[in-house]
Amino acid sequence: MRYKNSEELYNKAVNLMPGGVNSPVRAFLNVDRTPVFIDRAKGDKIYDVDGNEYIDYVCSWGPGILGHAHPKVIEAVKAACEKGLTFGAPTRNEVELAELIKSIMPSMEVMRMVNSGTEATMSAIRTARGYTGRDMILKFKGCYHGHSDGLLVKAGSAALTSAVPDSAGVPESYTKNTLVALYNDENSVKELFEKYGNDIACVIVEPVAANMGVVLPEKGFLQFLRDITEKYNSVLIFDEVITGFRLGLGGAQEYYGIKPDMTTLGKIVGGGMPMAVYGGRKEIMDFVSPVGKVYQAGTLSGNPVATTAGIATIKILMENKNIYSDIEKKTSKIAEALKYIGLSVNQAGSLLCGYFTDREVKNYDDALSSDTKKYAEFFAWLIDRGIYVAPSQYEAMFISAAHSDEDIEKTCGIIREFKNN
Ligand code: HOZ
Repeated sequence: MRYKNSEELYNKAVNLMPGGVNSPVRAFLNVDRTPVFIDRAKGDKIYDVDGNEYIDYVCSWGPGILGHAHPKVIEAVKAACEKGLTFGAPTRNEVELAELIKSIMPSMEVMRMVNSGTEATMSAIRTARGYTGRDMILKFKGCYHGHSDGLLVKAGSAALTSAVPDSAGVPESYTKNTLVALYNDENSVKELFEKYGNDIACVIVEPVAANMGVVLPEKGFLQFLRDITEKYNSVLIFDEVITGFRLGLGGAQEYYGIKPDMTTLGKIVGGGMPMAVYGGRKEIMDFVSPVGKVYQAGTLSGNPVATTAGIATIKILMENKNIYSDIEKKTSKIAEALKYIGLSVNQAGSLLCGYFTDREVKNYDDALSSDTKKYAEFFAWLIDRGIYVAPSQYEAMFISAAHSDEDIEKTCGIIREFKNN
């Protein structure tokens, strides 16, 4: 592999953007490399500016469930662009997309479209606070819900590996109402509810935690959260930015059979365009402006091009429900290869993580026991052989409908060879 053009771009980029990137994890700092700059993508492949081809297991961190540049999505987006890029006014598309989402996820009785997962979680929490009249929120160590101030406490994703885990620039007063419990640890939640229960506006959780690698909820954990939030009249928010339309059409709430009060969606819902959604019970969403007093707005919200990409993607998923069992099988093959080289592997549908640890990974501390230096070696082994995975131990691998059996086999072979290197 030659990385000359990427290196030249990187040398310019570092003087123009912090770390040369527009989102920290892309800087490759966790794996001690400089980033490759991507030129284009198609199906299960991405191509960098030096012409290197990679089988892609990042899939833009989740949106690419159909693979890159699906012809039907591209065709729909091109047609939408011809009609204008943004109107700042209501469109037919927004109604169509909201109807689709509601039909798939009945808990989303009323919803609002925004531009990013960060906006969706931030707004959902504001709504839960407005609805309950309470200030405190409860989140889990290692769960990541975007980068709004009150949520950057013991967060996952790049916040987990950065030098400042809980972010500088966030005043203490912004996080004093954020309680942190341990994922998969009912007692840690009970203790906080016993102490502060009547002040807790909401519990926000990734139903499958996918920003500290992939950590599955233990049997009964999500039901326990449903029960305790009901008992204390707190709002249960499922952050399904990653799991929505990924674990199955109806996301984790369908997969595990738990109905949250509110849900946040991102990634797949925008079909590769910047789009996210928050919503839930009508009674709660009626607190959002202009009906209610919780203010939230956005010039590009419900953008016509983004909603087009979302609608096209969701329709393809609806018409091809076997996609989910297919990608799960493909993911299991990669999981086997990761186990063969001795990793501790967690899989939920087409989400996967192999940890360099002997522990079974059930929570944040287990995840942190991973040997990140070894992960960096593994990353280098893969990328130099044309396999593109996340440049961090604490991100998920994503498998798409476009991954061919041949490419899955090829990937498994390269993973297995790592054992003998
Ligand atoms: N874990 C992040 C998305 N949920 C990775 C993407 C990013 O931070 O750039």
